[in-house]
Amino acid sequence: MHATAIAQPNIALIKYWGKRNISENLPAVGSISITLSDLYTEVNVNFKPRLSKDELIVNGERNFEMLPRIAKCIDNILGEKRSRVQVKSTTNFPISAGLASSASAFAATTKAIASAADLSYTNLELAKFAAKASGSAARSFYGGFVELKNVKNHIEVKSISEASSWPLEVIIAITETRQKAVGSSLAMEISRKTSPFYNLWLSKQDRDLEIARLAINEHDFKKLGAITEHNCLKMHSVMWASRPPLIFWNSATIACMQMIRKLQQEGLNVFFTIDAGPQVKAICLKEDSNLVRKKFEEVSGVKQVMQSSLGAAARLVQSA
Ligand code: 2P0
Repeated sequence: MHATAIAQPNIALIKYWGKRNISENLPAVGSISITLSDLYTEVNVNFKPRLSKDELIVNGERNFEMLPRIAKCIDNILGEKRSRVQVKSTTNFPISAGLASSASAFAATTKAIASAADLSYTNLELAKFAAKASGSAARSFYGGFVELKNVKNHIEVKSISEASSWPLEVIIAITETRQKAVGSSLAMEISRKTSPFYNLWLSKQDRDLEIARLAINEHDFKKLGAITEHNCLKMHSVMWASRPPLIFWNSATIACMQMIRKLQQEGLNVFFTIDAGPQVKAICLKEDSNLVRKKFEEVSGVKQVMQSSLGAAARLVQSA
C-alpha cells in the first residue's frame, strides 16, 4: 500500500486563466503547454491506517498549508472513507513561486495514490482527478506539447506533439524564491470578478490556441513565439487591471524580458513567457541555450537560472 511517482511541471504557452466552474475546478479556457524534463516532483504515498490525520512532508519538512488540498485530492480519488495517508514530496526547484509546482505535485500524488490503492484508471481519468485539485496538473500527465480542451462539462487532455519531434530548450530565470502573495485560484477569481478585460480575454483564446497549434505542427518558431508572448502579456494585462491589481513581476522580471527583446533584435530564436509569479521562462533552440542562459545570469536581480529540455508524462517509479 505504497507507491512513488514522478511528475514534471509544465509551462503554458497559451495560458489557463479563469474558471467556469469553481466546485469542479473547470477552466474557463483551453490551454497549450510544454512538459519539462529536468525539473521534477517525486511523491511517495504510504497508507497508514493508524494515523488520525493525513500527513504531508515537503522537502523533509511537515507542511500544513498544502495539506487540505492534498487531502481533498486523495478524497476525490478514494472517497472520504479511506485510510489516512502519509505523503512525502521532494522537488528540485522552488515551490509556490510561479514555477508550476502544484501541477507536478498533484500529478505525481494522483498517480501514486491510484497505484498504491491498486485502481486501474486510464491516464485521462487520472488527469481529470488531478485537474480538480489543480487545473494545470492535468497537463503534466502527458509529455511534449500538450493541449487541454474544454468540452461541455469536462476537460480533454492530450499530447499534440512528442517532445522529441521539436527539441526546444527552456531557460528559467528565478528572480524571487519566496512564496508569492496570492495563489492562482484566488487570483483567477479576482480577475473574473473585477477585470474589465476578462471577457475579452476569454473571447480571444480559441484564436490563440488555433495559431499555436498550427505553429507547433509546422515547427514555426517565430509564429509560436509571437503568439506565446502575446497570450502571456494579455493574461498579465487582465491581472494588472484587476482590483486589487495582481502584479507578480519585479524589476528583474522586466529586465529579463528586455534582454530577450534585445536577443530577438540580434536575430536569435528565443521568446519568453511568465506565469502567475515573477520568474521568466525563455524558450529557445538547443544550440542557443548556452547563450540565453549566460545572458539571464548577467541580468541584475536574477538569483538562479535553471534549464530544462522538454520531457515525458508523469510516471510511476515504484509500487507495492
Ligand atoms: C497556466 N497558471 O496555464 C496558468 C498560467 C498560472 C498562470 O495554471 O486554481 O495552480 O489550482 O486550478 O493549476 C495556475 O495553475 O490553478 C495556472 P488552480 P493552478 O499554467
